Amino acid sequence: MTSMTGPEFTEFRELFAKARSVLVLTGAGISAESGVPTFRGSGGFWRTYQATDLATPEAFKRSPSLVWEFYQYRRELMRTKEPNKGHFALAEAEKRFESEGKRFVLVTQNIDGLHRQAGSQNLIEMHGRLFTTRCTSCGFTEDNYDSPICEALRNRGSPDQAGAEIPIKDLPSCRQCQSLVRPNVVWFGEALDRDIVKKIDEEIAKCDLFLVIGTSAVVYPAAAYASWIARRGVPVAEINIESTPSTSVSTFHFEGPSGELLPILLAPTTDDKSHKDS
Ligand code: BJW
Ligand code: ZN
Repeated sequence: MTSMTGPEFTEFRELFAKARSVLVLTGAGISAESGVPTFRGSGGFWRTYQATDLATPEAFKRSPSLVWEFYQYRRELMRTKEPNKGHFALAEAEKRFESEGKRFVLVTQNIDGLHRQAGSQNLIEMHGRLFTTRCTSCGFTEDNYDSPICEALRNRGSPDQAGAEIPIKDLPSCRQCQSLVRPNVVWFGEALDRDIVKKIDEEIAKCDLFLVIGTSAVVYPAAAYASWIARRGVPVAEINIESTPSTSVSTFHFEGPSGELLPILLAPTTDDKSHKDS
């Protein structure tokens, strides 16, 4: 783990204290210490499938039943998980920046909702939300926290036990038009919401410090943000347990679990504290 007393740490802390507009990008790694599996690596399997092979429109077309079981499993799993110290450190930093009239924007690739649960408000969930559905026919979108989401998915989605294919008519359906609904998330090959892309691009152009946390930085467009921002001469700090394609463009690379590093990296400075105490 990177030392939290060395010159890299001190230099980062100085930049963080001076920053007026911080942009943060998180990936699955920030939720790993909450017990949420990441996408790639050994944790990224469900049954015999790689998670990334199920997060596609092709997989849903081939077997909506299988893909719904995968999401049913993840919905139930999330009911047992809580935000960790990394999520809370980001939410607290946002509050502090806000109270000082500065910008702090968090873009997450995660659909798990843990940043919101931790209290982050200036939040962009670029790949959608696990607990929102969208109709495949009329596009009607709504939050849905039902457990199970439909009777046919009750006790289904076990990672080690495959069941019979569920007919489409028994899968979650739209209450406006009764067609099949899907999780309102962005799968491979699908376009991101245009307004969200626009908002993120504006933040990328505005920020004076970028933090990239717990992402393998292989999925676009998020994978490109560090290099776009570094090209503007803006410092980039990466927090990850390993190196990624973003490491080469990063000014700082803090190696270690984000739940341990973020509370130290983003802690209030002595000035902040004395300001608050007075
Ligand atoms: C820790 C830790 C701890 C562990 N502390 N760290 C340009 C070039 C080539 C291809 C493309 C391109 N532009 C677009 C594409 C196609 C495609 C793409 O990127 N393909 C690449 C794989 C090559 N992109 C798309 O299709 C996107 N759409 C798009 O761009 O539309 C326009 C377009 C389409 C086609 C062609 C060209 C343009 C959409 C991408 C949607 C991604 N969707 C998913 C599923 C979301 C729903 C769901 O969750 O079910 O999003 S896939 C999956 O990957 C999920 C994640 O958000 C995303 C990123 O994964 P992430 O978060 O980085 O997780 P991991 O597991 O990969 O990494 C975890 C990291 O944490 C690791 O680094 C660990 O070390 C670290 N870690 N524990 C700190 N404790
Ligand atoms: Zn509908």
